[in-house]
Amino acid sequence: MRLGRVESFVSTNLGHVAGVSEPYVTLPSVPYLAPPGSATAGSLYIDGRWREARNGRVREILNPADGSVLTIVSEGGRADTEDAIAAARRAFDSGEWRRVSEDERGRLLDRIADLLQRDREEIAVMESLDTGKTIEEGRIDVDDVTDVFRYYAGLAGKDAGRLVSAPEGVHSKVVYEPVGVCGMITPWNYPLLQLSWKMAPALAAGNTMVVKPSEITPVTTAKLVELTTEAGVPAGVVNLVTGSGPDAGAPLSEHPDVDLISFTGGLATGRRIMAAASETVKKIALELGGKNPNIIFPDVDLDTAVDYALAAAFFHSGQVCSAGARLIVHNDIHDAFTTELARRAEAIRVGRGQDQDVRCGPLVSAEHRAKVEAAVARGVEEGARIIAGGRRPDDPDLAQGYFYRPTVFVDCERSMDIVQDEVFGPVVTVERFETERQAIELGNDTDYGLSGGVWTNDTARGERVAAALRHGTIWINDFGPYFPGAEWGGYGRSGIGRELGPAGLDEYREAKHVYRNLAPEPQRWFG
Ligand code: TXE
Repeated sequence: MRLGRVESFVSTNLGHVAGVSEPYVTLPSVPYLAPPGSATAGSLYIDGRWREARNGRVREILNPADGSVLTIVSEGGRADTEDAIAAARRAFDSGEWRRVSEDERGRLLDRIADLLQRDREEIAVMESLDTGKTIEEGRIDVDDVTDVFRYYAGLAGKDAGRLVSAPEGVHSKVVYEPVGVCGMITPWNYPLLQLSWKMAPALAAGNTMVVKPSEITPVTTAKLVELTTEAGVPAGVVNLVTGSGPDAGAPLSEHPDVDLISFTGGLATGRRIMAAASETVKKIALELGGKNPNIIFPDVDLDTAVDYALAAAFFHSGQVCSAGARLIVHNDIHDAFTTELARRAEAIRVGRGQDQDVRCGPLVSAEHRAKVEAAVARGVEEGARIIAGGRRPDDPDLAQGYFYRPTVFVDCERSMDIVQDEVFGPVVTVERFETERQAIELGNDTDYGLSGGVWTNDTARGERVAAALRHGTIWINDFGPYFPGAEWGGYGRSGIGRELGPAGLDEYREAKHVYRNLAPEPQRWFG
């Protein structure tokens, strides 16, 4: 996700970050992140204790900017996840955490928000080194995550249930209870942010949880787990297993003691998780990405629309589920728009996320860049034409990293894979339209339905198109911002359920109807 709020990149001097000896080159020294070369690591957090994986295995976490080893973490497996589930189950079933008042849980969330801000710079650097994003984007993430914790701190205890209209002699109320043990499986593009959307409402509602971050970007997840402990969340409530999807993640969707799975990631994995979770009929929330249309009518200011289109497509190198990856541009402005788009795309500075003025960092892994390159090759094969990018950067300093230049495709047709499939990289396609109806048809011609944008100075048209688009979030004359108080989620194959907003809390609550007969008398039901 991204927020439109962008602070200026003030300084590259991070000498004050605790534990960072050289600006940007190493992670802070913390017990759960072992230095490169270590044979052991203790990044599992189970029942209030950091520990190694049972089988002692470890994994190297790479810096995507140069392929060097950033840190070593534990490679948890099925047995570790089962330990974590057992700890979360005990913490839930003991009832202690549930008995903590909602107001107190709200105060804990506020404390976590304070700690996030205390360590803001350190966390921003960690996220930048681990995912490749710029440090400025890392700061934005920490601020957004802080806002999410504060938002759910504010909701905790504000809705104790409701009285229901009932006949005389009957008292009827609906109360909310936590769902139980929640499995949270998160992706690599926004490790901290995606977790906060799950963890904050889950804690507010009184659940316990097992967190399984992406195996390639676990760093800030471990940090956040540490902060929950420092804030006073009791042992067993938050548990962490680092490790691969099939080994450490899959047991969460299969295990009978897990009541709910919340997953953000790709469509294929989402399907597998949904199928596995159906065996034990778990509650399930899925956010599976999107292929998001950005529709440009000819009455807009071209300079502004091109500017936003670039950010929508290339922020975090396009590794954003709500990226504006599918431009739909009116015939009258198509040529002027795409010429300017290509010119500016070629001018984007690609480099290490820790360097000043860089806009696009590396892609998250060599494997992911290979997928993006294959998608681009397929686009060319299908007949789409590249007018910017379509290659790795020439800079020899970047040769060891997983960089790819912002890429613009024109001559695109709705039937092409490059238009329909989520590329999840710095690649934008441009289609043309003539009428409002065509624009809407194209905008809805996707199996996904996460977000979309419409640019026009005609207010009525903006509202009409927004109403007609079948996506979970629509921006009119903007692209990207969201608020903790506004629900986020997808139509169609973009997923199931909503995060953020009041509905994001409801995902983690059971509604229970309590009916009390005030004066029971024999009914002589049996005659
Ligand atoms: O994600 P996966 P991948 C999209 C994007 C990308 C594609 C694949 O298009 O190219 O997904 O990315 C865990 N049981 N998005 O393969 O596999 C895994 O360990 C349980 C969109 O990297 O979906 C990680 O923690 N868990 C997206 C998490 O699932 C399993 C963000 C996500 O990984 C598992 C990222 C299993 N069987 C990619 N297999 C978005 N919606 O924002 C894997 N995992």
